[in-house]
Amino acid sequence: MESVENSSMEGSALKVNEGISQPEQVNPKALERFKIKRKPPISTEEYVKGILSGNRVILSKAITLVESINPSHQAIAQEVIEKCLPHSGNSMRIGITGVPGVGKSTFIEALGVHVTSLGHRLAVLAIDPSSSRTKGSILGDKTRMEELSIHPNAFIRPSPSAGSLGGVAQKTKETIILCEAAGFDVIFVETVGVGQSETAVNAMVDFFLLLMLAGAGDELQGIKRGIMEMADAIFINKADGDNRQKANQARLEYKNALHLFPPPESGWTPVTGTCSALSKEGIPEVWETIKQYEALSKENGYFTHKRQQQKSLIMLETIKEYLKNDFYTTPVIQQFLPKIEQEMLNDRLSSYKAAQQLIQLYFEDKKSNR
Ligand SMILES: Nc1nc2c(ncn2[C@@H]2O[C@H](COP(=O)(O)OP(=O)(O)OP(=O)(O)O)[C@@H](O)[C@H]2O)c(=O)[nH]1
Ligand SMILES: [Mg+2]
Repeated sequence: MESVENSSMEGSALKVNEGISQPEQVNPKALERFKIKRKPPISTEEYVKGILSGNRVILSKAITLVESINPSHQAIAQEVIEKCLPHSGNSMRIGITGVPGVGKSTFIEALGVHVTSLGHRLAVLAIDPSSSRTKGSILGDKTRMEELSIHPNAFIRPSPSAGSLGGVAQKTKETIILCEAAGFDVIFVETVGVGQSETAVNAMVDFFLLLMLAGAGDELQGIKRGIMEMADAIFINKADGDNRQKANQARLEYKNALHLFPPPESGWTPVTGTCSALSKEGIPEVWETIKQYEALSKENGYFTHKRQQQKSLIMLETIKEYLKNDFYTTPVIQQFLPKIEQEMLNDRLSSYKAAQQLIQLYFEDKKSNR
């Protein structure tokens, strides 16, 4: 049919000529030359060997694996962590918190430089699940941690990107293990003192430091009571220039406020002090305080006790998370939960009965799927 049409159009201006095919956009030979030569992936053994020898590039790559949500990356990460575990733990883990602008970054630079000058190897990690940290403030940190960011004995790693607090906290705990295995014997974990993340940080450090500012009469505002209660030390930062006196006044007020809390389980009396991250006044005293705490808590056994408790807590939390996820993702639960909930809301079932029915459905489903 077509050929008839075409043949009748022979010589006609309407005849459709066959076009020429599109040429290759890029010379395939040239492409061959530019072919990216992918490096073979690093094996678990190479990761472990690299970390244990203190290779920072390998350490960074391993942390990236820990932070990855890709299941195959996670599988390698877990193996690496397990192999590093026997080489971890030999450090002082310090949580540092305070409201935005209190001077955490400047303080970490000052204390970090002091600590490294004493021969320690320092890793600085952060927990910030809110992703409130804009690109600007990461750049800001680079300028505020000028000396530390290029120091051969310091390793700075920003917070894993936003996720659930639990998820971010877990990645940070695993990162601590890798850093310790790589020979870092002082770990700072920074967090912004505005929300829940302090509790998560407190659950992974040996010593919890709260930085505060001297305010005009509102010293006890802005930071939650629970956070103050967790603090092993409260230092009033920016105690320089005209602010010295006010800082000292604030310190006394916090000291009195701390007296009202029940004595901590550690047997340690929380310390209050003043410092200036800018002028470095009081910075060596902060480190002295931490060393004193370390000595006392190691002597009275609390250091090990707290770490053991933290380990158990992680195990129990992991089980809880797993069971919770499994429960809510079970199809029969997804199917019946809204119905049973409605029954409960219509007062045909008590809340407990409704919960029991769902739990029963869950276990029956488990049994039948065995
Ligand atoms: N006078 C004085 N200024 C300080 C001191 N420490 C920090 N600053 C200043 O306070 C401002 C905030 O400091 P940062 O170190 O960025 O504070 P931060 O707590 O890390 O802030 P976020 O990262 O936003 O949570 C900066 O302009 C610092 O130069 C100090 O000891 N004295
Ligand atoms: Mg900062």
